[in-house]
Amino acid sequence: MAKKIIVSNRLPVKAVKKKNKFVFTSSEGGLATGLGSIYTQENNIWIGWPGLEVIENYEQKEVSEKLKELNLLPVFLSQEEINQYYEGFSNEVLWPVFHYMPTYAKYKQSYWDYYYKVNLKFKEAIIQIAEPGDTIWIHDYQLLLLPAMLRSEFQNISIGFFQHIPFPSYELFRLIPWRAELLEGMLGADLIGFHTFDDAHHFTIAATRILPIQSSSNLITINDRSVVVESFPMGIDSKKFEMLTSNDEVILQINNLRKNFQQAKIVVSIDRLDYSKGILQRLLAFELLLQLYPGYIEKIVLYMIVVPSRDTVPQYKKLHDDIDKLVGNINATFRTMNWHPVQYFYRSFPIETLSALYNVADVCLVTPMRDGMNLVCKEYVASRVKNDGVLILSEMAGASKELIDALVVNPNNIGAITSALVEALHMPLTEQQRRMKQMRQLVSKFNIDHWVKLFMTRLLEAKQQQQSSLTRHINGEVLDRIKTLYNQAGKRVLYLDYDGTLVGFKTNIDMAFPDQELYDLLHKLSADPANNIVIISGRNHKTLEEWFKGIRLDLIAEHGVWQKRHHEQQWQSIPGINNKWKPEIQSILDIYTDRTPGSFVEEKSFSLVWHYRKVAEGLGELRANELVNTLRYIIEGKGLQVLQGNKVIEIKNIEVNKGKAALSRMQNNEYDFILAVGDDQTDEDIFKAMPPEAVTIKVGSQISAANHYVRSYHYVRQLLKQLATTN
Ligand code: GDG
Repeated sequence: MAKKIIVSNRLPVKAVKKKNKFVFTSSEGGLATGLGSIYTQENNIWIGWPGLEVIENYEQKEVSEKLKELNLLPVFLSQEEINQYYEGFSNEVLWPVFHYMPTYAKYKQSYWDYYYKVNLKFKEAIIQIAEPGDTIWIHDYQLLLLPAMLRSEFQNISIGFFQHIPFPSYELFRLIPWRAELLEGMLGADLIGFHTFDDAHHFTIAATRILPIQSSSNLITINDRSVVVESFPMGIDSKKFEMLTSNDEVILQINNLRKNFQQAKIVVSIDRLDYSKGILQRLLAFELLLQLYPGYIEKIVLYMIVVPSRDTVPQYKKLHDDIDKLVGNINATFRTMNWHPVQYFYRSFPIETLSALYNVADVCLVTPMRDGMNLVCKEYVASRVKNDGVLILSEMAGASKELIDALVVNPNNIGAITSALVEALHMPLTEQQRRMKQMRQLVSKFNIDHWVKLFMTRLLEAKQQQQSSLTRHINGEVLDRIKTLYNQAGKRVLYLDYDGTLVGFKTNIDMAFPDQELYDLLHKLSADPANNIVIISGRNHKTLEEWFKGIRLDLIAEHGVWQKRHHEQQWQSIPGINNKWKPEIQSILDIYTDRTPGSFVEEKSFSLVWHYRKVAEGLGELRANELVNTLRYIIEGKGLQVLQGNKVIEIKNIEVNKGKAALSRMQNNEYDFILAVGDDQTDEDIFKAMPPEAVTIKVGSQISAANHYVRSYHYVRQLLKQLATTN
């Protein structure tokens, strides 16, 4: 029976060693709870590092057996692997760069070598148990290479990948020496998920700029496989936090806290020790509040929990020292006999204490410099069963995209955090309730179970989508069918677009002339008297004539403006079209050409073309969109159309259309085999105009009116070669 395999760096267990024996219990963390509905069922399994420092060889059997009872499979790591792969590459390269702190990154070759090696170790563990038909869900930045490593073993297995931390803008990501390998690793998955739309967008931009691949909305195509990239904002187990508020132990702790801080408003802050969390900035904002508004003295406390983490690493140790110092200063400056402004704890607490704090806190202060999502703010919201309380939330946390009713602040703006604190402390109850109700509805609906279901459903859909596009891709079977149809036919017509279809796309348009291989191919095809080969292109008619002189080809140039049969000397143009519109449009194109280095205008007999293939990536697309928007109004009522091709915008008469040209060519001709091949938007008109029995092929994209597609012009040539030699 097909199974589901969850993979993450750490297993969801709490482990202790008592009297030389290991005891494991399942963790109660949010992710573990959410995925519990998957991995604890049937033969499903979760694979990861058990998280204990180093487990000696002789202990591994015992540990594996104990974990097996919990549906868990361990990947054991040596001390060196932990140091280099986990502390090293994951936490000293990926973590800082992905959190926009590139100056903290250390690009050590040995870190990378171990990262690769440990990802391989995970792969080895997985292939021992994975079978075709299984679904694998890989989590987070420690395992970016694993999807492609698994893909090389199993072509058809479903692989989902979710990244819990941000994906940075291309400008930061490109700094990493192993950027291409990381992207290729991730793209082994069928579905790649992030918390926010921005992360997904950053990933797609990085992938398409760094690798020679293309994307279309949320689909990336790599090696004939489509990968879906989407955002799935993670939720929490909101019921659990609601229920905790009526737990006896929690109520006891709530009462104690209330007793201790009777007069004071409580501001809560909970984080792991990390430079991405903005802990120092938060303290500075609190200090500023006390400086500017001494009226708050003895009337407010900041209850701050910092959970110890990586504090042997120098940056973390320094941060720890700086926090200690700043808390000390604030307390020393403002404390009174009965009151400490900052209640600071450098340790972790049981969840009951967290719940009690969420309950008594008038304000929750969550101000990371960067955070993938941030679950603390959602836990606070879920715990506010009376709908009161105020959340102050950094706009750099993924959660700020959903919790728009929070007081959203820029964490670098200390003054703005202080002002938000003042606003929160004075917010009328009705306003608190209005905001909190909205946020509670959202946190409750988009909970962790919802997130898991959404991801799994999308993964299934992505796989189905892939299968259906595979059936459209020209494989051996389809090719045989096309060959049979071709062989059986006595009178054939082949419509072949030129750029991108018969030759590759060149930055310089004049360099894309036909090569010897293409000439040989066209000679061979046209030598068969049953064939009518038609080159149907947007190119200038003179260029086509020059290139294809002496070959028995029919030519349709400038998208149908000009036509010439192989036996004719003269070109025929569509009657009744005029050029009176050209000067006005030319002046607009000139403005865009002056503003866009690398762009140029080409004048054809009955059209004007703005080319941007030499323009910087991104800028060209931006200008092209602007130009299309401008032209839309100007061409109204003038009988013109704007065509968006591959790196070109073409303005021409509405009568001119490759589809119409191809159709008119077929009148009075009874063809029993029709083939049309093209790569860009203008070829869609041909595909749509063709009768249903025609074989239509789109090059490079699956999104088309054509009934088949191939990856590139190389495949078109292969196909034509096979047809030419098929008799
Ligand atoms: C990654 C991303 C993303 C904290 N102190 C104690 C304690 N906690 C719990 C909180 C919360 C969790 O730890 C921290 O939540 P984060 O959202 O910061 O998650 P991380 O796992 O650190 O980080 C982050 C997340 O993944 C999920 O995708 O949101 O952006 O960095 O649940 O309650 N729990 C207990 N005692 C503590 O003292 N029991």
